[in-house]
Amino acid sequence: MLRAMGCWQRLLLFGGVTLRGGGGAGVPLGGSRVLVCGRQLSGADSEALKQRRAQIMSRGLPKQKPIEGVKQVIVVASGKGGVGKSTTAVNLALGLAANDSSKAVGLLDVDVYGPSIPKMMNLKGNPELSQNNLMRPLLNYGIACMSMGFLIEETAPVVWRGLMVMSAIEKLLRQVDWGPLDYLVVDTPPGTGDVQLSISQNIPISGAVIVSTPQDIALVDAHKGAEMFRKVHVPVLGLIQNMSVFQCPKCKHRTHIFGADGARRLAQTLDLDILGDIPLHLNIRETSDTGQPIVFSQPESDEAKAYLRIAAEVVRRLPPPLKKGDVPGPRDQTSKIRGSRSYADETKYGLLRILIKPLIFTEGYSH
Ligand SMILES: Nc1ncnc2c1ncn2[C@@H]1O[C@H](COP(=O)(O)OP(=O)(O)OP(=O)(O)O)[C@@H](O)[C@H]1O
Ligand SMILES: *[C@@H]1O[C@H](CO)[C@@H](O)[C@H](O)[C@H]1NC(C)=O
Ligand SMILES: *[C@H]1O[C@H](CO)[C@@H](O)[C@H](O)[C@H]1NC(C)=O
Ligand SMILES: [Mg+2]
Repeated sequence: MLRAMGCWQRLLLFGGVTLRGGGGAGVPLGGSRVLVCGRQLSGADSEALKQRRAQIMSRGLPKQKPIEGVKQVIVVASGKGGVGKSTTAVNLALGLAANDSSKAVGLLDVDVYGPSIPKMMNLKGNPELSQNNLMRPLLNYGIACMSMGFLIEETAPVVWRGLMVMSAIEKLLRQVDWGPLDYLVVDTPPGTGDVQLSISQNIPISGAVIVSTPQDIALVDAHKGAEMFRKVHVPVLGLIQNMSVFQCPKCKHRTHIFGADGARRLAQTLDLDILGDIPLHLNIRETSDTGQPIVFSQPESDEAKAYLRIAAEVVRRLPPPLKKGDVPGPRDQTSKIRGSRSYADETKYGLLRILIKPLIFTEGYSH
């Protein structure tokens, strides 16, 4: 049974998560923090680890490391929950693949609290392990997918906090064998919390797209989201408006429920470009909720075309991928970040990094 559990499950043990057990019953697991692939860290190892951690913390700067094999990471975020972020992530991934069929696309769901990619991509099951003990993504509609939802029971209460979430994120970032990917689309949990920050600090992100609805409240949150990414020097590619236009399914008449120039005003206020508008449409909800994403199932529909246009916009705005051996330049050169960071920002984020760092650098880090 221990063998059958697989390494990735054991890797999560120190997260204290309840995992799928052999006989249906959940196995409550906790405590043992130093189990790495069944290998107990020796005293010397953990000493070395402590030193390494101290070293990194003393520098105050996170050591970003690309995900093996992945050329460009695109993060889909929103300030507010339930604005259609996951639906956008799924259809954007499919749209990127449709934009250029020679590109390999992956989808990573780091919404550890409420993963929705398994359902939307009609996938379930446990990832297999590769020879070097990395999880293999699950594949559907030509997209390689990885989600916390594959690793935990759907009904399991996900009441993780802090450390556990961080080590789960670390596993999703570092212990997946993606193979060569041109684009990795990352679906994030709502808000601008530790998860977003830790991802921004651990891996180089080519660009973030912010999904929002045109209501004031959502816009305020979108603004916060954009600001957060700017502060950690992630280029914000633009804003995607969900539900800005209602198109009558019968007569095709389009109604701007929130006013037609809302978008433009919003773009100005946030100093962001609008990548596109997703209409409010029953088709989108149905296809998304039944695991038949609209870009795949009805590629000729207007709704799918809205996502395809956004994918093309994203491709157009992405900075060219770094080649192996290139020294990453200052990120702001390729982004459209305007305005400069203040000293106060620097200090605040430096501090945050130091506070959060010990939570992120867990034992499984590859050397
Ligand atoms: N443009 C749209 N028209 C109609 N329904 C939509 C549209 N976009 C998303 N939906 C539906 O809205 C619901 C919420 O969408 P989704 O799960 O993508 O939001 P989310 O921002 O990822 O939510 P969360 O913050 O919980 O992760 C889903 O049922 C989805 O099918
Ligand atoms: C793909 O994206 C590029 C860059 O935006 C665009 O010029 C091209 O028309 C797109 N192709 C398709 C098939 O959508
Ligand atoms: C997109 O997401 C909303 C969230 O309410 C969802 O209900 C609707 O389904 C789509 N539109 C937007 C923006 O809200
Ligand atoms: Mg979601």
